[in-house]
Amino acid sequence: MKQEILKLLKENTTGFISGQDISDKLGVSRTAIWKYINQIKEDGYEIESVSKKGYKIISSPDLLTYEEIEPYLNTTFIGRNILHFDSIDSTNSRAKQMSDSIEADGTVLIGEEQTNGRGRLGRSWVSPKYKGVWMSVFLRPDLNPMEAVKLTQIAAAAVVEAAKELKITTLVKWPNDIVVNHKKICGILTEMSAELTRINYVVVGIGINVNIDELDFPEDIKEIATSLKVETKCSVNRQELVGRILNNFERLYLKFIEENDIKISLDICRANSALIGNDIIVIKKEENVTARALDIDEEGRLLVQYKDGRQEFIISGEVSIRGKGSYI
Ligand code: BT5
Repeated sequence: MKQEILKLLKENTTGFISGQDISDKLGVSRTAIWKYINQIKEDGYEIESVSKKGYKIISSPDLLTYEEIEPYLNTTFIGRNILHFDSIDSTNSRAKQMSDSIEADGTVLIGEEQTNGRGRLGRSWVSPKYKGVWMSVFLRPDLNPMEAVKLTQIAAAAVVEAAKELKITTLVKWPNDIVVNHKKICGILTEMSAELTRINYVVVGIGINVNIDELDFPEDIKEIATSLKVETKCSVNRQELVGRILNNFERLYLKFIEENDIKISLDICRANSALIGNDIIVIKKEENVTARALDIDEEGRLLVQYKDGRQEFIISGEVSIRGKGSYI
């Protein structure tokens, strides 16, 4: 009911909507409406109430709730169910814990902060409150588990496209980072539960540093990390950013799932690659090897050439990549 009242208020931003009108439309008492309005105010909305006129929204909080993201969404299913958390350990961990109870394909979990944000291989992900986008898209694709790795490339392409729509140029550092000016602005963590030939579910975690100030990055990542605010010198609307990412993600995801077309996503990753054409360091378990990044193939693998002319396809997860002399 609170959501429905908020929706009515948002549809009426130019004028007042009376308690009686809300009561008629939603079939609840005016006392109940008054209680819900107080709850909405507690959520950070500024609401003017004038006797005989009713209620009017003056301002909305900078929160990543469904109500705030919805105006920017044009998806059919991704992000149509958003689970919003003021604070959460990790949206990926929670999505996995909740996997049995999440019914809607494309459910998105968003935390305003993560207290135990995770990267790959047990690494941690810094996720300060209200400053970023820390979210997980929960999916049940009818895919062979081998194909799930491509969802990381789809997510990367969606982030690059969304940033481009906001006039921000970003590059994909294969396989799961987005960088600006040689520093990391976004990381993607795709996890799944699967049997040999079928996927139970996939969780695509996307973390983006949006409005973090330079001085707010912890010492250990300040050389490699940056934010959209630092790079553009402007605060970025997180709600619009999430909407645009999910719109692009759904478009590219459906191309892949329905038409088996991954090329469109890989083309975006290739055209905006931070690696292709550059010398990189391939960090393997046993050794670090210098190589030239040549291409990303149709399977989403990185093709590299070593100094001795030998070429190799690298599968994500096998190695880490660094630029020569910088993060990338
Ligand atoms: C990643 O791992 O880049 C994947 C990050 C995924 C985060 C999202 S947020 C929503 C969802 N829920 C989660 O718990 N996770 C996902 P990896 O490639 O392993 O990089 C991790 C490394 O990036 C760390 O070891 C740090 O060096 C660095 N790092 C940590 N926090 C960072 C940040 N906020 N910005 C830039 N770099 C960071």
